[in-house]
Amino acid sequence: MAMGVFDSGVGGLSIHHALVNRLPQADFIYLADQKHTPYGDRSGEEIVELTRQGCETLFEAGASLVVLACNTASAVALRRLQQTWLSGFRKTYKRPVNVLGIIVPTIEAATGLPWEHEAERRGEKIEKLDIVGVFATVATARSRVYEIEIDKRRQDIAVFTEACSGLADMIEKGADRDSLSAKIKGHVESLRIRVGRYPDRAILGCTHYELVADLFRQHLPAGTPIIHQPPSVAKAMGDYVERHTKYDIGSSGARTFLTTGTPGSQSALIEAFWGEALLFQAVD
Ligand code: DGN
Repeated sequence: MAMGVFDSGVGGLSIHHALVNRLPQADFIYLADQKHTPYGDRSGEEIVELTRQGCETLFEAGASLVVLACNTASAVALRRLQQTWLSGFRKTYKRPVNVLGIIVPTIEAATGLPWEHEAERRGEKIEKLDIVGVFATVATARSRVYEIEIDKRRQDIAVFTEACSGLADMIEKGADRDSLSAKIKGHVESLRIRVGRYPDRAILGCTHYELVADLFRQHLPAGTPIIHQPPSVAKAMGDYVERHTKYDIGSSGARTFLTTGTPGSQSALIEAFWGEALLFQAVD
């Protein structure tokens, strides 16, 4: 048995990397739905159906827990999967199975941070209302999940989500750094113009963006805290499996990489991020 990690493409590898560090003994199966990537500009119904199929493939391959390492799928499909499909999955596979999302752990990390203290330490005036800028896909922005979930926890924070249409796809296809940098600069500036100033902190709300986090850092004002999803998600998932031992996620440290697209190695960007070439096997 194993822990499954799902994304429309290679972005979820940023989460996978942190999960492997947190749970080195567990067996992992990563599934990239590259046949249908990008998800970010698709309709809600399509995202739900593709995510359901992805979970099925991972349970079929032996996963007991599936982490949706994709904000778009977590924002749009997680609740529907948990409410509509999970009991069926449990009957079909005759073992405890579950699907977990990555947005709530990110928000908990983001809203729990002593940001005010950090600002004070930097000698900055503390604004009463903090502005959080979220960079995400069109579907995640449309869901308003970051606005809704942050507002439940902190009414003193104003959230603005910038829909970065096409950025995940550029990263997926291994676009050159200059084009990525120009695209990211455009979105940071577009957010600044809409809000009236730069955000006080930023959330990279798409797992693909973590692979080019340094470019976001370059275009945001120096010192802007960036909330990185991988460590927050890995900590939450690690704590979860320790509390829920009924989910068998293996113990031999095996790593399997599956794709619905073309098998083989991924782009140089991925190789640089992982420090090694990852060989993906084809799956339907
Ligand atoms: N990596 C996905 C996310 O976190 O939203 C989006 C990828 C995509 O298909 N656009």
